[in-house]
Amino acid sequence: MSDRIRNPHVRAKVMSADDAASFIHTHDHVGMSGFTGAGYPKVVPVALAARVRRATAAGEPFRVAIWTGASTAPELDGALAEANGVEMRLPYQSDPVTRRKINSGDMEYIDVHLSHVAPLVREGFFGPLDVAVLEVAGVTEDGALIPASSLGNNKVWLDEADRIILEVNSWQSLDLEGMHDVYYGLALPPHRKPVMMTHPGDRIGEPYMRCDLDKIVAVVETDLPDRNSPFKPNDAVSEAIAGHFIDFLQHEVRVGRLPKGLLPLQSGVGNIANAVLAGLMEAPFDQMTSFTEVIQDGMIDLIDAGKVSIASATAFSLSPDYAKRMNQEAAAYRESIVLRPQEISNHPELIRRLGVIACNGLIEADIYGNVNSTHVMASRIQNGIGGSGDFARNAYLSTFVTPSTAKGGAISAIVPFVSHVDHTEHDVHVIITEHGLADLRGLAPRRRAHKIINTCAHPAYRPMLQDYFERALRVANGLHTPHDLEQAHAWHRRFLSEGTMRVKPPSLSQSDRMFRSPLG
Ligand code: 0RQ
Repeated sequence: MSDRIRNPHVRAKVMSADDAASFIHTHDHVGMSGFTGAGYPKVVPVALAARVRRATAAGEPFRVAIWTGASTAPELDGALAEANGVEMRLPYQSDPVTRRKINSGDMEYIDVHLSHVAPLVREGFFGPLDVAVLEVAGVTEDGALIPASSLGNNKVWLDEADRIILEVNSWQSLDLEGMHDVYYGLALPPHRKPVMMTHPGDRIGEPYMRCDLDKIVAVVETDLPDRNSPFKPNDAVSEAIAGHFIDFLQHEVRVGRLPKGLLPLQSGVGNIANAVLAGLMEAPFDQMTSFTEVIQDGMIDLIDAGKVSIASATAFSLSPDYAKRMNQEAAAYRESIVLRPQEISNHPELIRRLGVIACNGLIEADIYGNVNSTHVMASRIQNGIGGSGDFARNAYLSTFVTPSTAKGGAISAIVPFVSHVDHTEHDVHVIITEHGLADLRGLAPRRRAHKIINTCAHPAYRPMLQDYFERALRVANGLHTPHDLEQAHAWHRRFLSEGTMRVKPPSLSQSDRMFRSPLG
């Protein structure tokens, strides 16, 4: 038995994953750790999936609700979705099997702002939490839990669950002890107090998670790596986007709207975000800080280079090489990285007070600046809103980055009217594609349209978008935000084909033909 479980009461609960999974019953609400592929339980969900399959084969359907911090990994979301064992999922996922089950109607999905999960749970909107399944790095003598590579909603699950199952993972570095800052001061109104942070590096909580040890029903020992996918190498598109972003930040420093070391940066997940971080390595900003959700490879490079002095997040999202390095050198990074519960990393009050510069991805943006981050063709969920709304709404500077086209050029990311709205025109300050950057601050709707079409859209789509805008001006006859709803619909309708939707495409009318892709 590993010496990571120093508390005898907790040690006495060590058992196999199969035995631990037997504490989970059908229709239970299960809160699991895990955020962007870090710190999720790795063996109990697999054992639970096997149990689901056995029960289903015996004619006794077995399904549970899974609540997490954010996305997890194939061993959790993938295994349980494949076994058809999930009746409801929240608050964010990016797993292909889960996505398929949600979009086929086999799994309910509640797509929630990440900062809203904890209060919604405490207010009882999702029902009681039956079981918490958490990965931890270890347990101290007095029963405090040493968090692993993410914190997410772990504290809430420990507070709320009737039963607790722990996975103690020896792969996680014990030097993570001391990196976390678990805040215990949040309450529901009318008892809410200000969260006393004025700098991303402020420590306001304690390094451990605490729980009622009597609720721990099972402990499973593991030694398995986080998901840790490698990033795609930067390409011309992501480098061009990063270049526009950094030029813009330099301009904002020159005109005095940003200090020389910028303001705390938030960057979304994925390759473009990582390319932006790589671009910052060469940029003339020093003593930068970050107040974000996930720490990617690019952030580690910036810390190593002395460009970023402190990064606050709720999880790591590292490639295998960087995860290995973090495991070897976590002690050295404790000075420059703070991991917090997601109700703090994504707290609107803190994002607004610190003046965060937010940078998130999108699926489509319209000519007035509304952004769709979650749905393909209005109905098909891709991932979820995640933390993008927490940051976009409250940031000092809210930017969105995207390639100007998707699917090899067949789809324009700039559209007349988004088919689903996650971030309204009021919360979107800047849109950046490989073709340019549209700063929408201070612009009325028609000026925004002009700027977005002529700066962000792919040149091949500009005449069609301009044509739409001119028709809209005629139809709306001087109204404030001109639209031609029929034509806006026709723009999207041409993508209603097998493969993107399970609906046969309607035959195209003359006006639909106008919107045929010039690229694909
Ligand atoms: O699908 O892989 O099948 O080809 O959407 O698109 O270009 O790989 O971009 O990985 O940066 O994701 C908005 C989804 C962008 C992400 C989104 C298809 C495209 C591809 C992915 P394929 P890319 P990215 C912090 C903040 C919300 C959460 C968030 C996201 C797939 O950024 O989930 O920001 N954001 N959280 O082909 C049809 C279009 C499309 C399209 C892209 N217009 N039409 N398909 N795709 N645009 C992190 C957390 O909150 C945890």
